[in-house]
Amino acid sequence: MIHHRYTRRQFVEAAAALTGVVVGRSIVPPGLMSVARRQGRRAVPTPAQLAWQRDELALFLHFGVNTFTDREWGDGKESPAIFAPTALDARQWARAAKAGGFRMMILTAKHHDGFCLWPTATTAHSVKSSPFRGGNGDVVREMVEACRAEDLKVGLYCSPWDRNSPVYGDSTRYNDLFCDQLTELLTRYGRVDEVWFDGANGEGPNGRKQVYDWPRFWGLVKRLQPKTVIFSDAGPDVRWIGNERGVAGDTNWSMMNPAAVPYPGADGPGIIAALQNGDPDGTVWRPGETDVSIRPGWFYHPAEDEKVKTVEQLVGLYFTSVGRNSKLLLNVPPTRAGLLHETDVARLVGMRREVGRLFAQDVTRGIEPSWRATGERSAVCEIMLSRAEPVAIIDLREEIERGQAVARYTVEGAMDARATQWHELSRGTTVGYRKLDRVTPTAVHRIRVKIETIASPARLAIHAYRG
Ligand code: FUL
Repeated sequence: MIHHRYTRRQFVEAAAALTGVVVGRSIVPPGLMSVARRQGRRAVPTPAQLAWQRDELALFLHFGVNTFTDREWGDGKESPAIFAPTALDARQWARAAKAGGFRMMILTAKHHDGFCLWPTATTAHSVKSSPFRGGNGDVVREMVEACRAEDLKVGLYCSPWDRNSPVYGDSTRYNDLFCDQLTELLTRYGRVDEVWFDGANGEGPNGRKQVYDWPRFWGLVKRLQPKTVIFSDAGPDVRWIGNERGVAGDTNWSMMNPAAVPYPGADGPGIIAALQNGDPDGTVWRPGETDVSIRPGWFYHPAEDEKVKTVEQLVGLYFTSVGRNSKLLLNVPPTRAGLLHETDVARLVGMRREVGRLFAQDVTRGIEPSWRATGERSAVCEIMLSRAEPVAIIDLREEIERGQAVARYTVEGAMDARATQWHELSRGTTVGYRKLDRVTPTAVHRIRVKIETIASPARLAIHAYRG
């Protein structure tokens, strides 16, 4: 019998390859790789998914009868007569979005109460039956026109769960009605860049049981708006990130195994983790969208005027969403007047100013990182600054057009040009579109980044800011 002397690391890797268990900090062994990955078929984003991610920020607007009843979930019995915004100005929303650096607005065209903000032919429960603009109003149109005027993209939320519709629970009839509503929304207003499907359903065990025809809904959306991205827990284009706190998984792959979250609203063990973290072996590209409200609730409540998130909190959300390979969808609800509250608008402007300040001084500007492979799936890059510079933020970016590959990284800094001593600045797992780490401000002359990847090593862009 031949005895080998293994180092601990070699032993751990060999054991992992044999048993199929990922152990410790080792590179994912080849034995664990999916067939797709072994054959080099990696999931990559579509142009629409790429553009969606690069926008980084979208503004969410929850508005409807709940705004007037002071509730979060309406029961569908509200009289349309209560929907009476006195000074609605969608241009004010759009200007605030623009001033905050947001690239899209997504409006709740219909929330769970079933009240439609556009004059639909499918139900009388809409703006048509309200006093708004004498019954001739169309909030969706005003929002879309404001987006066009301010060069913002358009997104629409249309809740599948409908507490007003008398046919909800009669699956075929309701699915037909829902498709008619989608058809109106996706044919009347020009290009729609994102369609947002919520998974919530509060019917409870004795409630109405509606079986949604998701393949039909998604197929219809794609036929009417081929360039749109569809959001839901189950994608197909972008997925929910798994919480409403504004925090993406620290490990966040944009790939998913479609079977992990089979339909929107699915719950069970492992679903939230799958949404938070994605899957390095996933066969589809389905990046996570991080939705969170600037206030405790999604709809406007006067009692929450003092509870608007601070600029510091909003900047924190930027780091835990955009800075974790996700996108931030920040909800700012219009008031009963139909305007964004001045406190909220000021916070958006403050957020943009602070993000601008933090990223104003890139000490790596003009330096082309040069990567050297150190193994089949590992690489290192060292960059030399022109002088020692204080660094407070590290910004790593993969070329996600080619997929996502980094599974682990460390960033080190050396004070002196000769690099006699390296100090760890940060370490982490996935990178993807963008990974932002706030580090203890440190003066560095050289920066070294080491990566371990699940495919042949990717080239990574490295930026570092004074903060
Ligand atoms: C949830 C809904 O139930 C909330 O009311 C809100 O619309 C949020 C964005 O999604 O599932």
